[in-house]
Amino acid sequence: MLIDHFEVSSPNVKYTADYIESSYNYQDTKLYKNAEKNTWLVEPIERGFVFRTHRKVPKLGIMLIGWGGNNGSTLTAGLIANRENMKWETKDGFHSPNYWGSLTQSSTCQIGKLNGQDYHVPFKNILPMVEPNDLQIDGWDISSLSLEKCVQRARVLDLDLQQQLVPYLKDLRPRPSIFDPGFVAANQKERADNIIEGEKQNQMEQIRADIRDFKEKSGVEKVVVMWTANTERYCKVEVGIHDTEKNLRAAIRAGNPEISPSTLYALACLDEDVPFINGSPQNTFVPGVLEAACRLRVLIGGDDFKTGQTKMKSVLVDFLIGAGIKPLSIASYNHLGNNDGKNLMEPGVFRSKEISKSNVVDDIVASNRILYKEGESPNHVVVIKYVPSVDDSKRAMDEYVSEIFMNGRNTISMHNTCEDSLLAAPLILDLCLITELLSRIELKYDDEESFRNFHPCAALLSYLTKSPLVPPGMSVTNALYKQRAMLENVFRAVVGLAPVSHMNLDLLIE
Ligand code: NAI
Ligand code: DG6
Repeated sequence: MLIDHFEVSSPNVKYTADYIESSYNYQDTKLYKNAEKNTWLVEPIERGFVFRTHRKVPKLGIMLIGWGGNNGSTLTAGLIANRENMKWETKDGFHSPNYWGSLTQSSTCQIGKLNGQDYHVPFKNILPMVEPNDLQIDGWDISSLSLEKCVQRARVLDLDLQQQLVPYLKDLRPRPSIFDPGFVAANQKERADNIIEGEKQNQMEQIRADIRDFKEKSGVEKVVVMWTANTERYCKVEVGIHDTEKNLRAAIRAGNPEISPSTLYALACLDEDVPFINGSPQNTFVPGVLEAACRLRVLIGGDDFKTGQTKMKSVLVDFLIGAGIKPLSIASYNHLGNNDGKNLMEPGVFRSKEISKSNVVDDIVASNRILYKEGESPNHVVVIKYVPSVDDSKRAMDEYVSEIFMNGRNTISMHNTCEDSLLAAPLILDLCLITELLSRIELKYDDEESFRNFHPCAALLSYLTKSPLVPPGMSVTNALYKQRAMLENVFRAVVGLAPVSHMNLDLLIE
C-alpha cells in the first residue's frame, strides 16, 4: 500500500514552521581485542544525535558541464516533457512522461504496518525535497549546438517527443566551457567550437561569473553543479602542485598544464559555495580540492554514475559472496556507439573508466575472508569498444564464473541492452536533489552546543556512483543494497525513526 505523506508522532520529534527537529539514539558496536585472553569483544554502544532539517525547499538550479551531451540533453528534455505533461505517439501508441529510474521520484520505502500489511511512502516524501518540475537548468558545453539539435544528435528520445520539445529547446544554448584537449580523446576536438579562451585562473573566474549570472537571471536561490562532460584521463597528482589547496591555487595561477578542466570547475564551485558532483570517473578531487571543500564546508560528491552494468555487478557479486559462493572470474564487455564510447577509445581516458568499473567489488571481496585469502580476488576484466551503429544503446555482456560446493562451477552470463542516457538522466536528477537536501540538514551530538553539517565528502550519494567519495577514515561501500540502506536509514534517523530492520520480532514470537 502507498501513502503519500506522513508525520512522525513522537516526543523526540518536533515540527516547527521552519524545521523538523529530532533527537535520535544511534546504536552501533565497538570492537576490542583482549590481548591477554586473545579474544575479541564486541560492545553495543549508543550515542545521542540531534537533527534539524530546514523545511523550506529552495528554488533550485542545476548547471551541467557537458549540458549538450547525451546525458545532459536527455535529462533536460525529460524534465521539460514531465513539466509540460507532454503526450507523444509511437507505433506502440501514446506515452506519458515519467521519472522511472529515479530513486527519489519512483521508489518507495516501507514506513509501517497496519493490520499486518506493509505501507510505503515515496522516497521523496521522507524529507522535504525539491520537485523536479520546479528545477531550472543551465550549463556549459564545448559544443555550441542548441539543446534542440543536441537532442536530435543523441537520437535517444522518440521522434514525436523530440518535435514537441523544439519550442522549449531551440533557444537553450550551453555556455562556453573550459577545454583542454590533453585530458580527453583527440577525436573530441572536432566538436569544440564553444571555448573559454585565456589562462586557467581567468577560466575559473569565468565559471564563477557564469554561476552568479545564472542565479541572477533565473532567480534560483541555490545551485548544484554536475560534471557530465567527457571522461578525462587521470591527472598526474604531484606534490607541490595538487597536494594542498595553497599549492593548487598557486599552480592554477601559474597555468600548470597538469590541472584538469574538471578540477578547475570543482574549485570554482567551491569558491561560489556551490556543491559540485563528478559524474565521470577521473580524479577531479585531487587533495587540494578536498582540502578546499573541507575548509569552505561545501559538499562534493562522485565519482562516475553507477547506472547499468556496474549497478548489476554490485548486486550480483554481493549476492554471490553473501551466499558463501566464490566468484573466480568476472569478465565484463561493453560496446556502445555514442560520443562517450568514442572518447573512451583513447587508452588514457579508458583507463579512468576501467579503474572505476573494476574497483566496485573490492569491499565485497574483502568482507569474506572465508572465501578469499588476504590479497586474493576474482580475475576481473573490463573491456569497452566503440561501435558507432548501436548509438546510445549500450550492450553489456558479463560472465561470472564461481566456485560452489565441492569444487563445482557455476557460470552466470548476462546480456543487457539499454539506452545509456535513459539510465543516467534520472541518476543525475537524484544526485542534484539529494545533494540539495543534504545541504539543508544540520546535525550534532546531543551534548554539543551548535549544529554542524554533513561532512563535505558526500558519502550518502554512494548508491548513485561507481567510486563513492567518502570522508577520510570511512571505508567505501559498493554493495548496492547496503548503499541504499545507508541513505534510507539516515533519512529515517533525521525524522527520528529507527532503521528498517525487517526483523518482525513481534510476529516471530509464538
Ligand atoms: P557525451 O559525450 O554525449 O556528452 C558529453 C558532453 O560533454 C559532450 O556534449 C561534449 O561536447 C561535452 N564536453 C566535453 N568536454 C567538455 C568540457 N571540458 N566542458 C564542457 N563540456 C564538455 O557523453 P554522455 O553519454 O552524456 O556521458 C557523459 C559523461 O557521463 C561521460 O563522462 C560518461 O563516461 C559519464 N557516464 C555516463 C553514464 C551513462 O550511463 N550514460 C554512466 C556513467 C558515467
Ligand atoms: C561504457 O561502459 C561507457 C561508460 O560510460 C558506461 O556506459 C557508464 O560508465 C555506465 O557504466 P555502468 O557500468 O554503470 O553500466
